Amino acid sequence: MKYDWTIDEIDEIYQTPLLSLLFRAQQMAREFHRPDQVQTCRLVSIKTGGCPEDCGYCPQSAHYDAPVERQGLMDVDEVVARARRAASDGVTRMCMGAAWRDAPEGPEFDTVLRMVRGVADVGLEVCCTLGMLTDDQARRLKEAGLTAYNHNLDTSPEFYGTIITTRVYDERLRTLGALRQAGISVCCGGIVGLGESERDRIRLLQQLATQTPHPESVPINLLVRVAGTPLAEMPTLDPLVLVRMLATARILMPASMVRIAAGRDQLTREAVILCFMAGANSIFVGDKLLTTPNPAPDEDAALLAALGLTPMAAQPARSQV
Ligand code: SAM
Ligand code: DTB
Ligand code: SF4
Repeated sequence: MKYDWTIDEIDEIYQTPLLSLLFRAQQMAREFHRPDQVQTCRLVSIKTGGCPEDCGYCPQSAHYDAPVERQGLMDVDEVVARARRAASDGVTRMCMGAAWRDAPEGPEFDTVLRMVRGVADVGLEVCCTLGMLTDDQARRLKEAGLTAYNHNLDTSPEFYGTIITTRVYDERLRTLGALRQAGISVCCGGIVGLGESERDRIRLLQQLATQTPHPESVPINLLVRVAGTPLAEMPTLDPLVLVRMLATARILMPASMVRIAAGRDQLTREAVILCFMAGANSIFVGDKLLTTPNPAPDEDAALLAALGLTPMAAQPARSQV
């Protein structure tokens, strides 16, 4: 596995004529993954809105006036009921998201640990995204049965400060270090459509692909423009940017799961098919992401059937060496 990717190497891949890029990404996808299977994940927002961070894309930030109803931490029973529903829908991973700057200490964290145990007992892979973590919190989550933790770098280090001012890139990297130290599988990706340049996209990919080991899971989000957020009026992004990001991620990090994350709802069926051609092998299924819409489950079922894709079983993390 290669971990020393340079900007020039990544740029060359990213700029490859599209059909050749897709071909190369398909070769990697077929060498490392089954071409007839897709990972299906379910998001559950366990604590919604009122976040002290000012991420310019996010409807859950308390700094903006987006149409999101704030909700305190969900009951453990409700979370477990949702996990059972997800399992009966054929989903294999549940990701619990909380609108926190950092995971709290005390009773709320104990509740999250009970949620993790409860979801793991249902037989699902368990992922959380709770903001920044201490080493000790990472260790306790691991002990409770956490499979993976999502913590995105979102964009390049250079563009980051244009989108978020309440934290710095290095803080994100520190939490990623805490996850690795605790032996938790890392889910780390970014967003396109924020107004970033091509160089920013390539720098983000470099930040991801030079981590050793690579993040086991790489979500690429297409900005969901929500009224009231500073990025509500961003122009529509050419879907081929997302396709190129996914294909380049597949080539740089061949063993990782590459996920078409937020924004799938804005894509045509054909654009989603190009994303799969680019080597994406994971999606979120269910009516909702955290606060914004996702394609209807029956449409997704029809799409997967039309492509001959079946949901993959829960899997342990792959070794990259
Ligand atoms: N608060 C935690 C954090 O930021 O790490 C976890 C939840 S946060 C909602 C998880 C990720 O969702 C963000 O890192 C960002 O990549 C993505 N996201 C949030 N709002 C989005 C939007 N409007 N469009 C696309 N992706 C979005
Ligand atoms: C990720 O990269 N995308 C997901 C998940 N990880 C936590 C979240 C997308 C959120 C989209 C906006 C919303 O629904 O609030
Ligand atoms: Fe808060 Fe996460 Fe949204 Fe940023 S992305 S405002 S940290 S919930």
